[in-house]
Amino acid sequence: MELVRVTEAAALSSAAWTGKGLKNEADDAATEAMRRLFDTIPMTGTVVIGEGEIDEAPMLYIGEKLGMGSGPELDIAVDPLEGTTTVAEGTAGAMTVLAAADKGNLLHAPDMYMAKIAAGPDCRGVIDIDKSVEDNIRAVAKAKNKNISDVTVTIIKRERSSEIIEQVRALGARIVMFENGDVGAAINTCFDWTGIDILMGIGGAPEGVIAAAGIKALEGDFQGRLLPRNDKEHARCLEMGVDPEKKLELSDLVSGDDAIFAATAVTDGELMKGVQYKSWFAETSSVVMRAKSGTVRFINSRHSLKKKPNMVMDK
Ligand code: VTB
Ligand code: MG
Ligand code: MG
Repeated sequence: MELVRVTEAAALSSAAWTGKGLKNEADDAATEAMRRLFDTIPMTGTVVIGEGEIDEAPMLYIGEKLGMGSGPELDIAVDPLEGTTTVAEGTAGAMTVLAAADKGNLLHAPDMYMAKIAAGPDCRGVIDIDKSVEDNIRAVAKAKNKNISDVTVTIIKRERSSEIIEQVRALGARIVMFENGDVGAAINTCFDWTGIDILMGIGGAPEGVIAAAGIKALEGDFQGRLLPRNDKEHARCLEMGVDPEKKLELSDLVSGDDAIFAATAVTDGELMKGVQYKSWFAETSSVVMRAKSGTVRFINSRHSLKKKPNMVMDK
């Protein structure tokens, strides 16, 4: 529950940059707020997925210690602002997001591409990243007892997605493309009312691990495979102790039976309303979920800007 205060603060700060065309500023605002709030939590956290290495990121770098230094030892994965361009443009789907798990339970994914497939609880054990697009869609249709023409696949709108798009179209299934934000897109597969059945495509590996933590709590399924593009990225995988060829099952991405996922919408999304500023307060909507208990909480909060003027640091 404490962790949602972290994503809320980050969302409040970064939302102040909505539509201003300044993606780095929006990202910095989220990162700074997250950093600040983490240190109010009684935990001994270590960033395992963050903003970069110590020499390239001033805050939330890999290896950085977070928290008050007492309490549980946790590994933390953050994407302070998932959708920096989204906030800069003021389009839909940006969120601040983090995942936490007991020390050693989050895959130390290097910052590179990952092929991903995700689906909701009905499709657990049914999807397989090694199988064809067609096989996966057929399996999901069967598991959900619907026609193939009614299966909706969400795919990131990139040139690299063209093969998947062709195959989905050839099969007659539906497609919902998105510009950015495959953490949210993956999570959407676990909520029936989004209308999304499967996520397929290539996005960031850090986002893959974070999404997997959420999907674990939601009892859906997620698989990934790292896609190193050159020798340097290949070496980076080995350095971080990750096999670049391995099919990464949900339990490889997030091991153990517990993980926490927290996210707050910055701009409007499928699951949550973006930050709203009123005269003296601001409202946020968040989701926080825990794999161990399976509890999923949607939290709408009102933040008094009179009592906590610093909540929006950069406004
Ligand atoms: C995706 C998307 C993210 O980065 O992971 C993407 O979900 C990586 O692909 O929201 P590109 O290099 O093609 O952008 C984001 O867009 C931003 O982190
Ligand atoms: Mg980011
Ligand atoms: Mg991101």
